[in-house]
Amino acid sequence: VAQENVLKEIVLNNHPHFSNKPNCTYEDIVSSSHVIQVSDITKQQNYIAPLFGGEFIPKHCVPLIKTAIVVPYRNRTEQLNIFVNYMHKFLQQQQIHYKLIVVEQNDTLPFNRAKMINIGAQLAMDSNYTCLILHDVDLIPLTKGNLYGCSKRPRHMSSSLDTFRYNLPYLKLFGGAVAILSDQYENVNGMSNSFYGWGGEDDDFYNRLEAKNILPYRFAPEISKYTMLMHKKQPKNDRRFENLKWSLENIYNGLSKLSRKYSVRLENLYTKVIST
Ligand code: NGS
Repeated sequence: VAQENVLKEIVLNNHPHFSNKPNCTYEDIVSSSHVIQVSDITKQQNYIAPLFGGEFIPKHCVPLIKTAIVVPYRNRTEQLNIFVNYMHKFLQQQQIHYKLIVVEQNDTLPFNRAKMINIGAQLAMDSNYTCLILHDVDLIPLTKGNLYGCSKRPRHMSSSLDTFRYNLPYLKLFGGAVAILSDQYENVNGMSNSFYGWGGEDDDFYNRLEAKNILPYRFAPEISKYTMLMHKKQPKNDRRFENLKWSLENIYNGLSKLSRKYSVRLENLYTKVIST
């Protein structure tokens, strides 16, 4: 989708309100494809501490975008610090209402990214967030115009990644950072809980959406630039191709099958959910 149409695609919350504050505006943001230097953001001084638990609500205008950013996580403290500090500064420039939710897997099984996302998404939906951004901790957005709101269709956000030399590896890639309305997430029963280890869970999610004709799309590459923080590769899931054969038969295994075994802790800069 071309840049001038970005705002038309984003679902704005145009409820009439009785505040004497003006609505927050987004035209200036989406009209800028300026590529940010990471240091421009990190050295920013006029940064406002978010509310306890990592929620931010603009003060001087009424935000028309409200987003929960759900981050699956394990054992990458350094990256989490960089990510959280950067994201607050980046997102505050967008004048949106947002909350950072980090979901940590606290067991010795291989990492289950999709299940962590399901847990965070459920928590966000329980707190009435209607827009979910499912976001890896190693991805740093580099363009101001990449608005962190949901579009009418699910959106693959991290399509122009430095580690891929800014090219998309395949058309149906739906990993990294994606934005999706809660209704759509619920409609496909979220993601599968049965992918342990690296790979395939995002393809499975794409299959669920495609089967219900909820077709993802992308903004133009010049506003979808990301840089990836370096890290050790995770062990691959040997069963991923086998699992992927049964995407639609296994659609029952998702949000509705979550055991509610997790604890929630409010940190200064984010809400931490620990899955046990
Ligand atoms: C595919 C994986 C996806 C993954 C994508 C990009 O091969 O889960 O590569 O990975 N699918 C399977 O393995 C079936 S990346 O290069 O970003 O590490 O998201």
